Amino acid sequence: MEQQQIDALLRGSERSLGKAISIVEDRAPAHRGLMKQIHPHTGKAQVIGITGSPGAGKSSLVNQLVKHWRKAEEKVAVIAVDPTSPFSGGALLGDRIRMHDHDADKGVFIRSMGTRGSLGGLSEACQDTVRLLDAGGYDRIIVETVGVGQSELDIMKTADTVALVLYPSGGDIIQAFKAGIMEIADLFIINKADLPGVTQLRAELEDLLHISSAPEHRAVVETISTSGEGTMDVITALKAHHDYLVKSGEKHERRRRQLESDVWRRVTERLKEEAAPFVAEVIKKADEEDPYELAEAAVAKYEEERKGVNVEKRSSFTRERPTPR
Ligand SMILES: Nc1nc2c(ncn2[C@@H]2O[C@H](COP(=O)(O)OP(=O)(O)OP(=O)(O)O)[C@@H](O)[C@H]2O)c(=O)[nH]1
Ligand SMILES: [Mg+2]
Repeated sequence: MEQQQIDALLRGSERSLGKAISIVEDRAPAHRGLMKQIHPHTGKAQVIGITGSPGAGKSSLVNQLVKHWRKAEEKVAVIAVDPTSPFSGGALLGDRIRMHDHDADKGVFIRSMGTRGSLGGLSEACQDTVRLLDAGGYDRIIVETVGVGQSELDIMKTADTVALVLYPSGGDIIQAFKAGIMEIADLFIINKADLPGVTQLRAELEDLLHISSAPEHRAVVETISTSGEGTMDVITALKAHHDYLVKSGEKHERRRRQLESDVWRRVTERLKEEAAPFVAEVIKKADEEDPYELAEAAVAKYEEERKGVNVEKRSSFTRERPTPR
């Protein structure tokens, strides 16, 4: 991406932002330079992950939160992650997110994101997109996911605060528990509080939270997201959790952990990319099906290449390392 466009992104241009997001979604090599350049401009936004089973009312809640923050003239961005969809770039916006209220609002940026390609992961693209939005000056960044798989869990782990939206219908909690989301959620939102079964759900939830670690900073709130009832309680709980993160040093701790996993994923992504041709080669020639041997063969080919005479042709990743004697 040209410097001019990066500057525009940093000034808040939605067009440049959109282009940059496409680059990180494609996981093309160009995304690395881009991320490096915007990095010094990140770290200001509050990132809120909202998850929960399909139809729990996540988007309705997001809609209410956006309304609230826009009244306070804060810039808000929403990323709707749908891992089951091979499409991205807005295909789902029409029907899945009920955000028409904000269509013409310049202070709101909405993007949907689905699985793309096989090498670049969805959670990586999502994390980078959060950073781009942060650099673009968005104060609140909301990431909405349907809580089912590992990539959603990874995405949620990168948020400052994770809210789990439940509703009185049964089975919901168990599902979240199995998926490991209960463990990482900071805020539990019982939505559809206008429907019967709220008392029972709250009791079940509090029962479960008892056995989890550090329950003191975990709040349970009730909402009716269609009408907006309870939105202020969510706002208050989000603020309380953020204060807790700062005061306890947990925010710093989380950012460090995130830094570590970020470095890891970049290293992994890079190595994977470099090894891909050798894996492809080995698979193509495979006449037996022992995955261990095939893996060994791919690694051997990869190492052979790295030791090769053509040092100059190596990627910048290896070139920056001191030459072995
Ligand atoms: N009765 C009631 N219905 C609600 C409430 N909140 C949301 N709904 C309805 O529940 C349905 C699903 O709401 P969404 O906000 O789209 O839920 P979601 O979790 O974003 O759904 P997906 O993105 O499809 O997973 C819609 O028909 C909403 O009108 C609520 O508090 N009470
Ligand atoms: Mg939704």
